[in-house]
Amino acid sequence: MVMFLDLDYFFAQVEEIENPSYLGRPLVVCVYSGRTEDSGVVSSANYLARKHGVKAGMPIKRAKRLLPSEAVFLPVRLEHYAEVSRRVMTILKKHSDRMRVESIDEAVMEVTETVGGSFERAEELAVMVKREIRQGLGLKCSIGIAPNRVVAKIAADAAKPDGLKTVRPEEVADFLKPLPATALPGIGAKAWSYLEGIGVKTIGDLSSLPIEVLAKVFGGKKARYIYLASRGEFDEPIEEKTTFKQVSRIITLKQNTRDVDEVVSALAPAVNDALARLEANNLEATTLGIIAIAADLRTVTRQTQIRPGTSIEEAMRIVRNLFSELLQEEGGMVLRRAGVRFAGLKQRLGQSRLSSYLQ
Ligand code: DCP
Ligand code: CA
Ligand code: CA
Repeated sequence: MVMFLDLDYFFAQVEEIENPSYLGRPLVVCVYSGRTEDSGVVSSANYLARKHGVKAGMPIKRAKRLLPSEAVFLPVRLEHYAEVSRRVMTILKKHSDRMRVESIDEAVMEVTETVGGSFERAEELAVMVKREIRQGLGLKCSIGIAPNRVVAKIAADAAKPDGLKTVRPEEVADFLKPLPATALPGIGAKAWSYLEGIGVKTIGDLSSLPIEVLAKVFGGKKARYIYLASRGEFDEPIEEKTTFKQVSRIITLKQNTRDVDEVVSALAPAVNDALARLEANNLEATTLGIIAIAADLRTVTRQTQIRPGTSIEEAMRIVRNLFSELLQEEGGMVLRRAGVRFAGLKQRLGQSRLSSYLQ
């Protein structure tokens, strides 16, 4: 039995609780890409801002148009959120058999032994964990309890904000069936547009596709995942350690382009996301690379050394310079997709807190 925890509007919530004057106002945490004062994208928005239609990934300029003048716009403070995240994770570790940090604001906990296999006790534990995080750090979160990770994550999402949702084994099928297919984690935008095209709307629709059909479109591994996960049957043991050698993120551009500004703005959330993942695991990169993929799939990469503790702003500048050089050297190349890659990962020195929950 697993518990999945996701912190509510995480970056924005941290800012909100640390500055009471922000309470009751729409608040947006931004990744500024540095070209002009307002270039960049929204990283996290509180629920008041979301009411006005603001969401992660949206250009800051657009968010400014949507929000009233009392709205608060703040730059991301990744190191700080990572520190808060580590404190949350330490609490979770204490209350689980095993746990794995899934992102800066998510973790999955195996709790079968801790609660002696009882869903009632798991619920009590979840209430306690929520209270401990709320009282200790001031943060609200949502928790899903289910027989496996995928269902627990969907349950946590469904419980948002500040919620708790339990899905017992006999309830799994009925719980999943009516949910929009997009609620199933781990499937990219391209896959969704295909699925939409063949009339798939709900997870129930997804589960009715033969595995052979899925395999033709997605390949065997993903097909197996979709087949099992849409039935609530995708199960995997929760391993504590995730060791990775690099963190990369690739995005598909809205339109094919050679415009450096366009590429860099589109990549801001990806850079942010990759850095957040490193931060959450107390890792730092020594190289930063870019990936450029043309419409004909020709792929060109560039990379450079970076110093430890490179900030997101510096990383964005480096990404800009690398793309600028690459596009100059590759005169005819029009980009379809673009990515970043942080590699040469090292454990961050002077902060051994990581070991307190990852080992
Ligand atoms: N994040 C980001 N850019 C994105 C998505 C997320 O910078 N496109 C960052 C900011 C978020 C954090 O990661 O606070 C966690 O992402 P979530 O998707 O869990 O979003 P939130 O926690 O902000 O909102 P929710 O309440 O929906 O979980
Ligand atoms: Ca969250
Ligand atoms: Ca999350």
